[in-house]
Amino acid sequence: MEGISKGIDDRTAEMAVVGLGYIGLPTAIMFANSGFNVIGYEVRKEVVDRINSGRAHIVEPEIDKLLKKAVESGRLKATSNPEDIRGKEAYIICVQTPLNEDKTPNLSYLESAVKTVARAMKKGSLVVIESTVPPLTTAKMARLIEDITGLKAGEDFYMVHAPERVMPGRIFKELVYNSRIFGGITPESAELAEKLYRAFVKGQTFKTSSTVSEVVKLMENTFRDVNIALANEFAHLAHQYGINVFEAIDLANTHPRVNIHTPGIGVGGHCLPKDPHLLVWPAKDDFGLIRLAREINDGMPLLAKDLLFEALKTVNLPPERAVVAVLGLAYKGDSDDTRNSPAKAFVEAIEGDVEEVRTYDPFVEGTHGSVEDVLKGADAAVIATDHSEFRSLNWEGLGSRMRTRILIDGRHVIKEPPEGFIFKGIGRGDC
Ligand code: SAJ
Repeated sequence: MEGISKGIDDRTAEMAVVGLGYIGLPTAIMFANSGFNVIGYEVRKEVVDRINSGRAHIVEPEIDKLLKKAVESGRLKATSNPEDIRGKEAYIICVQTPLNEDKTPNLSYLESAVKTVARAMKKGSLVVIESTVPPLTTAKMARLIEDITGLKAGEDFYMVHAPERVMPGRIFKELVYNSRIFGGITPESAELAEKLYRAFVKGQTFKTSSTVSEVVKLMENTFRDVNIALANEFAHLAHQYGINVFEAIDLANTHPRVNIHTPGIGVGGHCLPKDPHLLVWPAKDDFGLIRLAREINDGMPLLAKDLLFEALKTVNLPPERAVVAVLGLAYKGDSDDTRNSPAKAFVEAIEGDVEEVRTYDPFVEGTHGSVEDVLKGADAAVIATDHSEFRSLNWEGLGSRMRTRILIDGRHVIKEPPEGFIFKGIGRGDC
């Protein structure tokens, strides 16, 4: 432990970050800009070339500036050649852990990353898994490394689960100021990882076992998913009582012990739609609340569809003759990330029932060029993502470009329904 510990103090410890996505690339940048030599390992060759030319392949505030600094300093290099990550003191694994069709975990990306690391690592290396994983996975991966290397986990190498907790859109701030949990397969492993991340983490740090940190991460996202599901149920109720759920939520949240989340067209991204399934997957019993919350949130695009069809009915326009413009494809505002996006689920839900579906997203390639362009001759506009651009649109002006003035708000972007429009919104039972 002394060797790597000293290498952390004097920044001579060599590191490799495996997986240069939304978490891996910012993490590699932080370690490089904290003085470590970092090799970023990524199977996507085009991503490697882009990063080595100092340009990021993801949208995130500050990333271009900080990446350029890391690459120009010579401390961050990206590669697809596993030979380039041989013999490092520390390996940080940040690969995706998606679900299979049947909602069971797909750990194939993680296993292949762990095998790549096992073939490259040396005695005394520290291996950190940042990916969100089902409970007991880190211990399983430690045994996989033992089988491949013949080294003993906790004695010949260190292993930790250090879940990332950052919110896209605020990643670089949260990497520094969020508290951080280090779940070690041994206490020494957790200590070593804490020491390493202290290179840039200013938030509080906690040490525990790898299984506890795995469960903590999944509990955090499941907590949020269940609370959003409750808010979405309140939105359904608001339609029955003819009230504006957002007015009610604002008032309820004035209570000292109430913090109701925001209803909307659904829950997307790489985390919340998946992590509750990872949490309950190894468990024996059926955890109804967690499962039901997933069903409620996955059902929200259909409420938006109902509202759209209700509006079309009020103007006697059969859906099969309607041209619908969907504003936003990303899973949340000011992001380019469309993974598990409820906006895409909404498009899929109406696609076969209307004449034409058009999409516009300022952050997503392959959509229409502008709001004006996508609304030309359209019968309905549906706001499916809360991009900042959509918060200040001049709907009176835009209405003149549309064939029928129907506006459906799936993300509570519109506070006051615009004049001359048939307006409906998720949770707007008052409209
Ligand atoms: N959403 C709502 N209502 C809300 C909050 C969010 O409908 O009140 C929707 C969003 O529109 C989006 C989805 O939920 O579609 C998820 O968005 P998010 O902003 O809640 O979270 P993510 O997925 O961007 O990031 C979450 C964060 N987890 C928590 O806040 C507990 C982040 O801290 C995690 O690091 C991240 O998951 C992750 O990678 O696990």
